[in-house]
Amino acid sequence: MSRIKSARVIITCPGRNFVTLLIETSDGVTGLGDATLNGRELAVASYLSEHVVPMLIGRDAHRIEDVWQFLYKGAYWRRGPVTMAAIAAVDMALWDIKGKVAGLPLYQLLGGASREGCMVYGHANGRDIEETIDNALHYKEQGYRAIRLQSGVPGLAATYGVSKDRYFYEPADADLPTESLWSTEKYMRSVPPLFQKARDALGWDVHLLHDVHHRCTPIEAGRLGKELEPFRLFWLEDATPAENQAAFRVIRQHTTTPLAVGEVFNTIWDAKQLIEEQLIDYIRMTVVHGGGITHLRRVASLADLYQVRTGCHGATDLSPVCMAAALHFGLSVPNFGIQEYMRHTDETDAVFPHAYRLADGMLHPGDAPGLGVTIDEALAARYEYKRAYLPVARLEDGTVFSW
Ligand code: GCO
Ligand code: MG
Repeated sequence: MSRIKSARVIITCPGRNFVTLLIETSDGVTGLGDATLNGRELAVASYLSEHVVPMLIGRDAHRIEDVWQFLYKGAYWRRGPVTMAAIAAVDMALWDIKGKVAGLPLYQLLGGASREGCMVYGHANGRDIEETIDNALHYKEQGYRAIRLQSGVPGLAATYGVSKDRYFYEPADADLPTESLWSTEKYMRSVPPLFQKARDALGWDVHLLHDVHHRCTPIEAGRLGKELEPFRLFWLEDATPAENQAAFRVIRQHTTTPLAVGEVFNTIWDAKQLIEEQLIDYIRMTVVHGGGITHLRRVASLADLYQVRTGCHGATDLSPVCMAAALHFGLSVPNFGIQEYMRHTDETDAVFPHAYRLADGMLHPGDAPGLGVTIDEALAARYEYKRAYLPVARLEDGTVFSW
């Protein structure tokens, strides 16, 4: 039997904060799990080291399902992003270990490849429509099959999704939250012309996506979706906050634009009604915030019954460890849809050398045993944790709004 000998949390900030769990077995096999929760990193780190690690020592490293149930049911306090990110990190690390012991890449243990690679979408953004389209053309030239478009809104100084850098976007950039002004009216006027011009410039052979980032009411989202129908989006994301899953019924009644939601969900219960009533087309949960491989497979199985496909969150606040896990998962499940791909910086890639590779607009997890990611601990230690918050949005009259 392979027992868990040690588990420790590694915090590093190669440009942005990452929390990683490293588990080692009595046979000297190590596994990695991502535990990063943007803006709340130390809460998960402490949940792991104070409350989870002591319970792991001595357990059979191969009983992944049992460990998952023990951590979930055993906490008594179910769900929540901190708990679920911690459970996910343990789960990922144990799958990594199982793959290494088997000598197989994780996707082989999950049933083998269901496709040749995972189609990704890149992020094109700009201060105005021209700049956004110019960036989108670069993605198209690089072979991307799908591109997300986010553009500055005339009359608003800053908005979600628009970065200062062409390729790297990091919204959690302040020691205390910055505040930005938001106007849904101005935003909604700006989106249809963006997609009209994008289709003119990019043609119809590339998938186009857009993230509303929880900024519309259901009826506003219905109208936006309807106005975007002529441009055939691959999806409209996070059209409205989804704590109230029934809110999506209103959007569905008004538009055939495909809907994606769920990057902030942490268990299957957050998505149950959305999936069972077929109120969405893509589920955005990913491995670190969705309870690990073990739980996300359950979500995918439920979704598959209702023709809902996966579209895992893949922003840069999820570490390469999570990206690798998402790719093994995505390559294997029958109902994969698309994978978000925001490139990490070179500093991050150097701390987390990885086997996954991009070719022809698709990512492949590679064939290294387990997840195929390592951590350069000496390098990681050189980058000290730096508190960083996501911004907060207010309406023009001062009301706090969803960012
Ligand atoms: C996305 C997301 C991100 C989030 C970020 C928060 O679609 O990629 O909306 O950009 O804002 O992950 O931590
Ligand atoms: Mg999003």
